[in-house]
Amino acid sequence: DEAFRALGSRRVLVAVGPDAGPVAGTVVAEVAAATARFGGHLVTAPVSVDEVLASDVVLAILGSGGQVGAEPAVQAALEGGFVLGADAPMRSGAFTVERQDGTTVVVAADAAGLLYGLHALVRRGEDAFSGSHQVVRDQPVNGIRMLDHWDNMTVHPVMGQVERGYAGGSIFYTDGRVRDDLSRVARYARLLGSVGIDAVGLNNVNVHATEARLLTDHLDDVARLADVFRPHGIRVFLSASFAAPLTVGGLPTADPLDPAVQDWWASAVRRVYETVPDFGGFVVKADSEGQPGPFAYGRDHADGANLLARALAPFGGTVFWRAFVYDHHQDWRDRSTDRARAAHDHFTPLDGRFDDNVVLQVKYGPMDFQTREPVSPVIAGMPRTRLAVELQVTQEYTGQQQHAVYLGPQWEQILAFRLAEDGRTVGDVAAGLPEGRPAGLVAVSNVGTDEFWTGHPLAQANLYAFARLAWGAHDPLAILDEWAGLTFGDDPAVRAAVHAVLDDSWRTYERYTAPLGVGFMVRPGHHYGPDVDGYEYTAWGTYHFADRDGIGVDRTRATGTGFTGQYAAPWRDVYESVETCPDELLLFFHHVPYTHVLHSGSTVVQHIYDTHADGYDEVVRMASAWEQVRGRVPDALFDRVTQRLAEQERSAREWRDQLRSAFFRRSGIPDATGRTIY
Ligand code: GCW
Repeated sequence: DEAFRALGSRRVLVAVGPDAGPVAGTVVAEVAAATARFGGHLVTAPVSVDEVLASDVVLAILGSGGQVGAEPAVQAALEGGFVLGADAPMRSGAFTVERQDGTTVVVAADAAGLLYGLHALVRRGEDAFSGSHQVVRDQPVNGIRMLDHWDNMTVHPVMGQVERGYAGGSIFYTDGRVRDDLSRVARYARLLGSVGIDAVGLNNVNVHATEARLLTDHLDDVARLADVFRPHGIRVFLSASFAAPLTVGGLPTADPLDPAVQDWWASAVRRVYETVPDFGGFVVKADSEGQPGPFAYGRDHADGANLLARALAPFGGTVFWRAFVYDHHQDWRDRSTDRARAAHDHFTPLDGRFDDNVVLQVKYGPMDFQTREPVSPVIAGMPRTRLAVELQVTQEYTGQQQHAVYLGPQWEQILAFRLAEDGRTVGDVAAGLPEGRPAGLVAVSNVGTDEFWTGHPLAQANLYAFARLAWGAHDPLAILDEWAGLTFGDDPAVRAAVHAVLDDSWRTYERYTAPLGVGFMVRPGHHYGPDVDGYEYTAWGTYHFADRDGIGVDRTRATGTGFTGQYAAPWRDVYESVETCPDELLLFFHHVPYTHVLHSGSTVVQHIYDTHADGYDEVVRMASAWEQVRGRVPDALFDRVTQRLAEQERSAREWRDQLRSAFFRRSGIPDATGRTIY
């Protein structure tokens, strides 16, 4: 709230027109609260010319100009279709900020844009009200900026209440129902709206029995949640079970081509919209990791997705159909099955068959949210399908919010990755640029009932960074700086410490965990801490094949699983050859001897020794950097981060020693630097 000081101490005119709705109401309420707190003044239209002239700030929705008198500079901005309308049609959420004759004018295309414009001003603090600046225009690059919650209504015996949740219980549910007290949800909605998130999935994609009934028995409660999110420009979605016609509806089948099944979905969806008129739609995990799907009836994913899409279409709803489909009952002896191939094998033959209101939701990598993976070949492989890229803000494989790991740099690298020779990036495909099929970005949320919301207080930076990247910001360190300023204020020592801890933390984590893109090596089940062979002989398809001579998965066309062939040029050839494959992905694509010399000049085994020792040392340095802020941030927050850094140091030491020892024992090759190996 301190960030509102510059705005709240001024005279602010808000012009939203008569029927602007709940999001505009939020803008008025935010300004009212800020001006009450910081001694400023709120004026709402209609007003006289004199009142306009006396305002320091005008916040207006385009077209509400008639309401704000005829003051020429402001009118020019409001009519400034010329600014906003330049490349029509504008995305919802667009706004401009302009300074004219001592007045800061924010003009938005719609109420959501006004909310985002307000927060853009707040982020700029005093700078927004001094000097004269050029018109700044901004609009979201992605129409869909979505957070999925893997929350269960009840506590699941293995996964807990929030699957892969590291921040306490669910903020939505308790004891099998939606909470009575939704005050944290309201604060969460305000937080998300302030950074442009516009969609939230309310329940786990693994849909258990209780949650399958959210769309039938608990609709009034879903409506209560929707009511809390709506004023912040956020639509709610439910994860649906494909088997619901059977399990909830009592039909003998869930076959997508059966008319009774189609009718069941149509009427279930109609009832949802009667209760939640702006319901967003469904998120579906089908035929994956035990979830039901169309395969049971000999149908494919397009049949399944279109079934739900057609029920939603009359109401403007969307189906997010997940591409995370693979064989999780693999035989480790079978070297021909490659989990990395699965999504592309399943989905690319279906390109062009999905309805317009289906979005295929694709994890960024072919495996599963690892610290380092190549981008999924599905992203370039389905030009006739709307495709959203899925990221994981919750840190399942990246330290589980015990470790400080800022993922902004990883995500930016993924989004900026050029898919093919035509130069389109992953981000372009998600956004539908230059003339593709727009969808957006989705991520799994990291928020729970924890006192700091995200377990590790610094993990909030990941939530912030996801939202800003989904909006269209690019520079992850500038985003981090923005977050640090908004969270901790202007103290340069605190900012410096936040940067010292987080800037390089993703690469640091990579150094002390699984090497060179090989992935996994974590404890099975909960996925925390080192276990070199933990998944080596399991059914999950996540193997590294390390023996006494070498390590890595041969995914080449020449001698391996052929996965490299799923990429377009140039990547199919870049990855195929050990000569050109980037070091950081070498073991994802190739099985090489420990003595193989990397582009860096080091051998594979020496790289393992060095990065693990260096990564641990870096964590020690992070902890001492944080120590500098004692007394400069609230004590409870200082203590929580300090405890987590101590755990990170313990865990990094364990990773270092297990990995260095394991590869010495396998290879028999000593560490050239002579450092201790156990
Ligand atoms: O990363 C894996 C997780 C599962 C999760 C699955 C998915 C919700 O280990 O817990 O299930 O991915 O994305 O569906």
